[in-house]
Amino acid sequence: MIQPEAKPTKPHGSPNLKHSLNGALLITLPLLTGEAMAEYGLNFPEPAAGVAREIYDIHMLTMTIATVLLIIVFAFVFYSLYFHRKSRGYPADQDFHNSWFGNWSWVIVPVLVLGVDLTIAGKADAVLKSVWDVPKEKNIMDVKVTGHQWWWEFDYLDHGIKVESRFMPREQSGDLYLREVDNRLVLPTGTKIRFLHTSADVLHAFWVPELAVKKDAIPGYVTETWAELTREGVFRGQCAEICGTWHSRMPIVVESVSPERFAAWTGEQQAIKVAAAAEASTDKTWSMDELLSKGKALYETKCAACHQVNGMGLPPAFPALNGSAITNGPIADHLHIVLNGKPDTAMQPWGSLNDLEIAAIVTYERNTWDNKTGDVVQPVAVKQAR
Ligand code: HEC
Ligand SMILES: [Cu+2]
Repeated sequence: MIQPEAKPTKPHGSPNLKHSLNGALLITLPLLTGEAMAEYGLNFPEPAAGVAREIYDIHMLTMTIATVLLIIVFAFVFYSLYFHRKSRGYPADQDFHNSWFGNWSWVIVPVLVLGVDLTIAGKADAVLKSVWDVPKEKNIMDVKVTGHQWWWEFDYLDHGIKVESRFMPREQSGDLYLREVDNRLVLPTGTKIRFLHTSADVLHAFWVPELAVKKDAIPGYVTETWAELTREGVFRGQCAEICGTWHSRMPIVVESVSPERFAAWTGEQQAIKVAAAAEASTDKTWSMDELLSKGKALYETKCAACHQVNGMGLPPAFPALNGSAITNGPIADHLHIVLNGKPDTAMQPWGSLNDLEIAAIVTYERNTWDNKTGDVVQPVAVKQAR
């Protein structure tokens, strides 16, 4: 379900009584009706995985204990203050430590508190174990999750599928701006899934609240978490480790589907991959128009985040490709930087794209905006430049 953002009812101004009343209502109303509670999402979202459920349950246990204690303590305080107030003629107790309660409370109260603590700690210990002990099953499904500046890569290691997941511009995502991606992380329910977390550049963190566990993506390390999805649905998360300019543009969208639909989806993805490879491997000569239209789509998903749709980049961090010496100079230099990237800069190597894709992007860059080289770069040329 799409959760609308809570909008402030009034523009911010100087605080007055009406404002604070509104504020109090805004805070208490959601507590009163279940429907409103869902709207405002006061509690954790409904878990969608076993471990998340355990975490949710321990959270509810702790909250329940805390609420009961709060009520007892406050009832005691208010009762004492009201019924034994001075105007009723009660003098202050000067002899507390000589009463039974005065003598024993310092033993009884800590013992009770310790008992509650141990109960919570015992539960927490058990939950932590299920969070970190990835099931040792041979047929567990492996998904490698790689954080990139600023997109996610999901490699389905058992299926040979790679999904590149990028945020969608506001025109395409509408209300779900920064919450929607072009390609979702599709996962089956009722299957144990192991996530292998790593990063291609800086620290990122994988976090989807319905799956509960948040895990850092560290360059050069591979760490694991796991999940077994218990219900179908679309679950939205985001990168949870500040990772540079467009940290906010790294939403994660999990689409949880039945195993049957998942099998259909993997079949589809594999077919697409085979078709793309077949297309790229033919030594066909492509027309300028064909390359330009393929190149535009690829450029806008893979390159425009830094170099911008209009090719102007964001200098000095990201150079303009419009009018640049490389995109208007020798083709070999242009291919070289796209295939190999530039070490120690945000310009990564794009060699994992196939020959046709590189040819299309480079042709596009050389014949768009004010760049008018007229060069048509064929896949064959990319193959030779590798
Ligand atoms: C994460 C940001 C980022 C992305 C995404 C990115 N680039 Fe770059 N690109 C850079 C940076 C930074 C440089 C400048 C490197 C340097 O210091 O010379 C650069 C430089 C270049 C240059 C050389 C420009 C010049 O005049 O020096 C070309 C060509 C280029 N990129 C093409 C691409 C293509 C094609 C893509 C998509 C497949 C792409 N870039 C995606 C960050 C990015
Ligand atoms: Cu990130």
